[in-house]
Amino acid sequence: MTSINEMSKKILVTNALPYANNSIHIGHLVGYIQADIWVRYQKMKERDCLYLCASDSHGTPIMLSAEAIGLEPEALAEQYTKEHSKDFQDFLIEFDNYHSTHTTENETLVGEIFNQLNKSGHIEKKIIEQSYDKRQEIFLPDRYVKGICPQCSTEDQYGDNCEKCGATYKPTDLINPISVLSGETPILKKSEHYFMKLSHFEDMLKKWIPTIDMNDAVKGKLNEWFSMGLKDWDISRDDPYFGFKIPGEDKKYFYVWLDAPIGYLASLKNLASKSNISYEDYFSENADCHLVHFIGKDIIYFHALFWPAVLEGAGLKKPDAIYVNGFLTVNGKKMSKSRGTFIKARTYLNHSKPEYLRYYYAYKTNSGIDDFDLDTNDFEKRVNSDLVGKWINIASRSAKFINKYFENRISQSLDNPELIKTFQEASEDISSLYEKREFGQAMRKIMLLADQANQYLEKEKPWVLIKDELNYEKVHAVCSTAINLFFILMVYLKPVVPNIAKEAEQFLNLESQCWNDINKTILSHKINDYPALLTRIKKEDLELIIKDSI
Ligand code: B3M
Ligand code: ZN
Repeated sequence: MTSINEMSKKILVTNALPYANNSIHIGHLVGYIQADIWVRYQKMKERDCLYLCASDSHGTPIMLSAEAIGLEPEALAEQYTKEHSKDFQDFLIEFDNYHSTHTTENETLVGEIFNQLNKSGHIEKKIIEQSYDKRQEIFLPDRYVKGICPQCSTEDQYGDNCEKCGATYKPTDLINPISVLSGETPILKKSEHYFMKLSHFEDMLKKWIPTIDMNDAVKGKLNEWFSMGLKDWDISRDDPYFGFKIPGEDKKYFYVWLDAPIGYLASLKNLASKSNISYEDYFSENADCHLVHFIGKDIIYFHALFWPAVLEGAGLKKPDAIYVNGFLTVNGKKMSKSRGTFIKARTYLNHSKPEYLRYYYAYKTNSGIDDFDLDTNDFEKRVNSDLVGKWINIASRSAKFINKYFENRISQSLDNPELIKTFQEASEDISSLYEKREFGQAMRKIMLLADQANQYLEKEKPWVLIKDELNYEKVHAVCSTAINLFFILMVYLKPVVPNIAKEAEQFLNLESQCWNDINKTILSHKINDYPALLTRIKKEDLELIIKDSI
């Protein structure tokens, strides 16, 4: 496994593509915020890193949602693409490109990849029997059939698995199945489908998986799937469907999960067409590029088995890293509308700052795949105590003296250069924690440094010293040291709280800083008046978020 540290390579990062038929909620944001922090860190290290996403615009649910409100699916997808882009932007998730899977770039790529797979003998046609709703004249996806679990007899279970006993099965195995669309009993109907021979790729996958950067627990899960045997994968769907037509077919479409990951490449193509970036530099067989997918733990199968098999079969480069995040619980429970914990991104933004949540998610993040909890009391305490009470406090306690007594000028020399050095020397540790996505550990390290800065101020007490003019020089050097400490922590926190960092840069009268800038000391430099950089989270605001989510 190559670590990015050793590479001069380009890095291409993607997030899972959100379905364009629903609003995103704060559970989705876990993966996006984690990826954004990681990308911002890479960019601060001055690495050539591109960050891409798109709307996942195809599939039965989006077609039916559009129909229900009298829209074309394209129009619905477009609406949600706009909504999602705005949500991401307001959460400071800064993609280099946001595209859609329903685009000509994607259609062309899907066609090319499918032809290549077909030519190489990896596609097979088979007639299969599926549940069909006669009244609605539509084949039913597994989730559109409900009935009694064949294993434990629990009623009202979906056609793919039982929520009670966990059994997995086909919709045709359900007892007394009904169509969710019409309430009628589905019939069985035959149709010819296209299958991708996943078994052709078993050996390749088994060799490839140990070489990529992916959590061991995920690798273990994949081994379980291998031991159950890799089944051929149905990549086609019958009309009516919203997707790309299969070449040479009139009423058959590619299954959304074939074209969705190809959407990563389409987003790159689209970016290349409107900038000076070359597609081939990032994605071709010989591209010196590290391909990283951030995904949720429910879509591992698609990204670690289907997708690399598709890429291999089409003669394309496979991912180098797959970073998987766990799910979010709110106050210890699964997100639910009745408890007011199904919080949409926009509802949160209506009452609170994105960076509070970004910090809390960073604080809770490690490289593992466990679920994590947003406990609203802990959230409030953590953000107020760390960001406001520890970090911002360093600036607010020292800047006022520089502003008032020293004409906004930092002193020529420092009071405590050793402490500055300690802060600078933490860089390697903090950097490697960011690299490994151990953001929680990184935040704890940074906050321990912030504690040291505050202890230093408490020891020197500039607010007492200032009472005697003879101490002015000392006060100047102490407060200037504190401003330097604040500055270093600002650089360390910048991937997590980019806008506050930007305002801090303005206050410090500095250009946008990158990682290595921590090695400089700010001396004899004019800063600006201290603005209130960040205020505390208010409990009332969090209560309003919950209230608005019910
Ligand atoms: N649209 C969303 C999900 O299952 C799905 C991801 C596609 S990534 C290529 O999380
Ligand atoms: Zn069951």
